[in-house]
Amino acid sequence: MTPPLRIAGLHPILDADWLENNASPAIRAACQPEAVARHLATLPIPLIQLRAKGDPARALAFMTRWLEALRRHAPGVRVILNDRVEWVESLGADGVHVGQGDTPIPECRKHLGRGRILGLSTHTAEEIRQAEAFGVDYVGFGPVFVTATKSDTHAVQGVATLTAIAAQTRLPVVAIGGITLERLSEVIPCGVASAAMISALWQEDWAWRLSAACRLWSDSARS
Ligand code: 3NM
Repeated sequence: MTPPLRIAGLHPILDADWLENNASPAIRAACQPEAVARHLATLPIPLIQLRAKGDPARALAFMTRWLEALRRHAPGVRVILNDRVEWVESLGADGVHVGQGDTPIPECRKHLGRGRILGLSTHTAEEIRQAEAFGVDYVGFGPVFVTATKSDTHAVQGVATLTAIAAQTRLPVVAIGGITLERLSEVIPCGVASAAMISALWQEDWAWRLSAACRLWSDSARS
């Protein structure tokens, strides 16, 4: 039987553009796969996403390197690939997250079969309604706040819209876009399952940031 989908909590995204191009040399030096994977294994993080847009050879090298480290040092953390559904089987990933313009959902499901995770980026109530009909496992919704990490985003949604969306859909919602540790405290009460973070996590003190974000989630679950 397929185990229940556990995605609640922090949804860290390891983004090649951020880690290899945009972050400072000090951040790049600090964010090493083995160290990150070892720390993830100590935290209640159910799932991590690997994202590498652009050149396929570079994307494959990035995903292979991180996936190997995660499997070796954090075997309990599920790993999904952004967009690259055709590599899920060969790399042994746990699923895929696609955007509206990426591989169509029915095609993704054919590649993945039922046991793997399928997430879809959405930006409107209509896109969420379609996602429900398609049978995806969760929806991303954003950008909640202004983000510099993705240039072709939709208009900022804000927490009021996020709250309304989370109340309307039966699918788990993963909030995304401009989420910092401070703003995570505004996002968690919106009724979302999870929050995805890139630039506010992967800094020189990433280990402290991951732990702090997990603490915010577990504190909210207790209150
Ligand atoms: N998707 P950061 S916003 C990858 O709105 C992505 O769908 C978005 O990065 C969407 O946490 C975004 O650094 C970037 O703001 C998130």
